[in-house]
Amino acid sequence: MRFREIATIVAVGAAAAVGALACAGTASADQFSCDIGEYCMWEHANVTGDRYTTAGSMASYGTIRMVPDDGFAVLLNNSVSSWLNAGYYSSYYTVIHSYDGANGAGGELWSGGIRQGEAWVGATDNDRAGSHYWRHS
Ligand SMILES: [Ca+2]
Repeated sequence: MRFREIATIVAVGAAAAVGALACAGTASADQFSCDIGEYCMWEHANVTGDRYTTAGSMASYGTIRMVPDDGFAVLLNNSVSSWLNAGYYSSYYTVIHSYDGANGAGGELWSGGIRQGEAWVGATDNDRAGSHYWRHS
């Protein structure tokens, strides 16, 4: 069990490193970076704590873990407290929509276009996100 958790953390970390290399020169790979084209989520308010970034939609956060800032990676599901949309203006899908639960089952928590985000999602929406989708509007 413990080894599986560590293996997952290493795999996520490696994926993040690949992403950072692909964008070398444009952003550092520190805990606060959010590369162009990505939707970025953080464990705590004010873009702190563990981080997860992705350019894709995710129907379920499942057992995916965030990239740790302190050696232990929390689950992405039910952890997001701040976020930023760093999507491409050239993309057809520019607006991020975040939902409570997998497949948007629990209703929308927040949405926002490129360069929009929240340093704090608010007490009502905190630690509830379980899926997100890029949409045209
Ligand atoms: Ca949180």
